[in-house]
Amino acid sequence: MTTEEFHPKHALIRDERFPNVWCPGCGLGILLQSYLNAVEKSGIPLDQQVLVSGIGCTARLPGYAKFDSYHTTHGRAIPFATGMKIANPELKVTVVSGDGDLFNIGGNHFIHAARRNMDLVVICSNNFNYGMTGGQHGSTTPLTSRSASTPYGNVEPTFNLPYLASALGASYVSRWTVMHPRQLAKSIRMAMETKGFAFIEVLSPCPPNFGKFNGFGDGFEEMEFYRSKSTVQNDARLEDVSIDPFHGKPVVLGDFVNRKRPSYIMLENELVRKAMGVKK
Ligand SMILES: Cc1ncc(C[n+]2csc(CCOP(=O)(O)OP(=O)(O)O)c2C)c(N)n1
Ligand SMILES: [Mg+2]
Repeated sequence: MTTEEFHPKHALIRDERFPNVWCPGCGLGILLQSYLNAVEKSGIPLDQQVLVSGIGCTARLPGYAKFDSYHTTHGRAIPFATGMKIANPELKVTVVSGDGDLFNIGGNHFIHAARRNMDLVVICSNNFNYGMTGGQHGSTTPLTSRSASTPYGNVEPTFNLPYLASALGASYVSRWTVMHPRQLAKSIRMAMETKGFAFIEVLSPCPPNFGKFNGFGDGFEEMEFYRSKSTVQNDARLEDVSIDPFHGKPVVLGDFVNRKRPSYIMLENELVRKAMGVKK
């Protein structure tokens, strides 16, 4: 099969991996295309681009990118990516993984990479559940929403991911939905230009699990629900942007944080230069 006939980004796609594994109405195809748009526009040579994931439906995304990509173990994409970046700082290392992978099993790694301001782009596709394993709830599942493991509704408070990333000192933080593909591609490009830790949360539907459990007929209806609730507010107070769409709260999107803070690689380079007596 060749993707040339139907995929605008076919030059950056591994034909032999198509058709993809995602369900009809899943948002991950849109995320893949937005990411590839950003790769193309970034001007960064393809042999410097690296894409890393953990495990899950989202984590299958690097398998479609026609450059160096790594499907690692559950929750461990960030430490794997950190090692690559330290070993070869010339690389533009991007992590793309699910909310469960990055914030449940892998939450500890996220915290420390953001604290260190490690030079990585981290994209989280948040479908509010463990999609691949049948729709169990996790730390991103909205209050009162239903899942395979919360049939009467979720009672746990929900992680506010942009607030968390910002509080830890990330250089760049944004949130978009897959119904905002242009803003998303631009945001990924900005993240690629960032020195330090760049985090993007992408809201995405999961039709056979989160969607089905919460009364959405199909993926499009779920996407439309997030879009209809969304408001763009770049200067939002991040403590107020938790996701609670089932109680009338708007879904706040935007490029929230873009700050200059010394990154891990910058500080490490400086120290090594000093220690070796190399003048700038
Ligand atoms: C160590 C380990 N524990 C559990 C699993 C089972 N498992 C596979 S994917 C997954 C959850 C993925 O959820 P998320 O990261 O949100 O990705 P999605 O499928 O929703 O995109 C789990 C628990 C595993 N593969 N390895
Ligand atoms: Mg998920």
